[in-house]
Amino acid sequence: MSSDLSFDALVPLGWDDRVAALYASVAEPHHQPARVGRVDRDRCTVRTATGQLRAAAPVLPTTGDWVALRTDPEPVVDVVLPRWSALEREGQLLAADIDVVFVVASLDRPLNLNRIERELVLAWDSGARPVVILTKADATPEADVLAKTVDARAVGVDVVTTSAATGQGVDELLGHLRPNRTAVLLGPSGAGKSTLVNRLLRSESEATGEVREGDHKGRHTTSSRHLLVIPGGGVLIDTPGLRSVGLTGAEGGVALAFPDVEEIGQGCRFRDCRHAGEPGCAVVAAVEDGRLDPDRVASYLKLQGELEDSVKEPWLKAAESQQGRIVHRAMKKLPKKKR
Ligand SMILES: Nc1nc2c(ncn2[C@@H]2O[C@H](COP(=O)(O)OP(=O)(O)OP(=O)(O)O)[C@@H](O)[C@H]2O)c(=O)[nH]1
Ligand SMILES: [Mg+2]
Ligand SMILES: [Zn+2]
Repeated sequence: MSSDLSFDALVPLGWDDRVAALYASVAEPHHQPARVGRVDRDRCTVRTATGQLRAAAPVLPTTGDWVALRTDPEPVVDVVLPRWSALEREGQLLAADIDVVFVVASLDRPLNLNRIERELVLAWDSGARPVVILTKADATPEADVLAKTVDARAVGVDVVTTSAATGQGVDELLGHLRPNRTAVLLGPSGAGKSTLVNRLLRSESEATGEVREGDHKGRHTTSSRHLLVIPGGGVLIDTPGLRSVGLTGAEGGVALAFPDVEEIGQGCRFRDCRHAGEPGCAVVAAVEDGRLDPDRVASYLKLQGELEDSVKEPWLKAAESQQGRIVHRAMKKLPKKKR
């Protein structure tokens, strides 16, 4: 079955030499290649050279995975190809075999830099390259200023300012997708992910939903992660908005998201320096002479602290929090000026 001709139809799904080589490393003659478009319970929807079908999946893949499919007597995902990237949040796989993670934040509500930073950490940790998308530029006169703020905090990451309403930035996004890249959208509900997808697809196939009036939060309109083919080339995975962005297990992502701090930290006198006032700390010195942005260093330390907390044994965490309460109570008893 494996005439090259039949694989041509997979190109819009992102098939290229890289995927072909991975496929060849696991496939047997009775297999055919397919890409997972969406997963529910123990079955998934896969896209093959000839169309879309539902397949059983004893080893559950995730959206974006390339698989070797057996179709006789029934469609079954036999092998999940080795992944070159995987976006994961606290042990949950969100998408696989992606090249770009679009970290989406909207400009119709106050910027949450901390959240963007956390999503960038997950993005870097996935093995794909992050790009920040600021949406709804039409909703504020401050779009350029806000973009500069984000740009300063997202070192080494492109920031694209867009509006699905005016079309601003849409071509730039398409540039990040061509020719055969796969991107996943990551961001809170109501950020405008699906609206942007419709704009890129030039269709209205994705459901979109109004945000709440007061705080501009979304109503979780998109309910599944699913894969979409962009007409001009490229693949997009739309996702339901994440409520929270836990960082458990994403140590590598923190290092990649803060290369400047990590590099300068190599120069600290103590190898295990926590950059919290130890003598000979190169990071503190760099903040003092203006080479490092103090806000960025603060974020770095905060995220590092969270990761350390997440790997601690539960009993240790409990003990520490108990100790924290005791200290806190003791402090409360002190007269105000001594605190
Ligand atoms: N003014 C303006 N509104 C937009 C723009 N893009 C999206 N919106 C609105 O923002 C709201 C939320 O958009 P969605 O695309 O559903 O958001 P989402 O990120 O997909 O949300 P979930 O699916 O819940 O995660 C809708 O009412 C959109 O019309 C834009 O560029 N400008
Ligand atoms: Mg959506
Ligand atoms: Zn230090």
